[in-house]
Amino acid sequence: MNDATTYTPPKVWKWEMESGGRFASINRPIAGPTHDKELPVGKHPMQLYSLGTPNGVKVTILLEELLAAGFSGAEYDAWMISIREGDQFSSGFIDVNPNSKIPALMDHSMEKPTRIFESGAILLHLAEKFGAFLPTDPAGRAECLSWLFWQIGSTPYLGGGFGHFYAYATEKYEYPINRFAMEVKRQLDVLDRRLADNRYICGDTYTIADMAIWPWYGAIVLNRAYDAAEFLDAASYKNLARWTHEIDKRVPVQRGRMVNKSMGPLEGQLHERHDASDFDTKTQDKLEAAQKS
Ligand SMILES: N[C@@H](CCC(=O)N[C@@H](CS)C(=O)NCC(=O)O)C(=O)O
Repeated sequence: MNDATTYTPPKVWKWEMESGGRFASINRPIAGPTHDKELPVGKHPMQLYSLGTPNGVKVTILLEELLAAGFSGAEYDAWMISIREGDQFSSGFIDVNPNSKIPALMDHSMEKPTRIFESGAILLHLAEKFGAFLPTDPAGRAECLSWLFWQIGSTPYLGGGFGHFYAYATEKYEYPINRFAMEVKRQLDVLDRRLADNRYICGDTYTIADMAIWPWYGAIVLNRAYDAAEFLDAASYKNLARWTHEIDKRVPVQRGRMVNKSMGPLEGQLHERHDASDFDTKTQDKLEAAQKS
């Protein structure tokens, strides 16, 4: 082990300095709003307040899959919440998600506009509302919900644990990187074994469990997260790779990945989505070219 220093915790922890690393400026030990600001509301039944991160993308993939399957009630406006700018701490956002994290959804098609926060809860709400992408037989439903909740419970070790210490922390320490790499590799193996005999996570049909798991674990295989594919030997998980590539080819998945995205090639960034035609006309490359001319 090569950690240079050790730390003796004080009797009572105090917030004295930023924790360091990327995103340090948005980390606070208190909840609640930092400023007053209402959220915008568009014309569609679903109002999504989000960002094109893996947690945000789960929901835009499902909305695009629902629209592609003909559920017009899934039409949505997607508003960008810039978490680096602290938009998640506005009074309006906190009214929709008291936990100050994207994604958050307002469903205006209900008798009273209803908030849903936590990506897993949003996926379940939409799947039940439209009767799609969630098995209806009790055994299939139980399996699907088990994998959906597996993702919500497991991924903080991948993101907040491994990703933080391997990619975002300003200094690299062997102890946390080893600990979380071990757990993430175990999770990759869980998925690989499951996908050895199953085309999709819950069996023969593509469900919200795939949509929850793919944005995180598919991103590791495709080296779109933390630049860690080689370090984790992601290519060795052959069944996971087969599933990852199959889902990556779906058009609604490709559209969902563009929504509220603020990084990467400009043609892949659709900062706000208010209409299906926005994918053709409002990507950042087109908006910036129009501004210049
Ligand atoms: N368990 C939550 C996690 C959501 C989450 O961690 N969102 C991140 C972006 S991926 C966020 O909004 N971070 C802002 C912050 O921590 O202030 C979910 O699945 O919805």
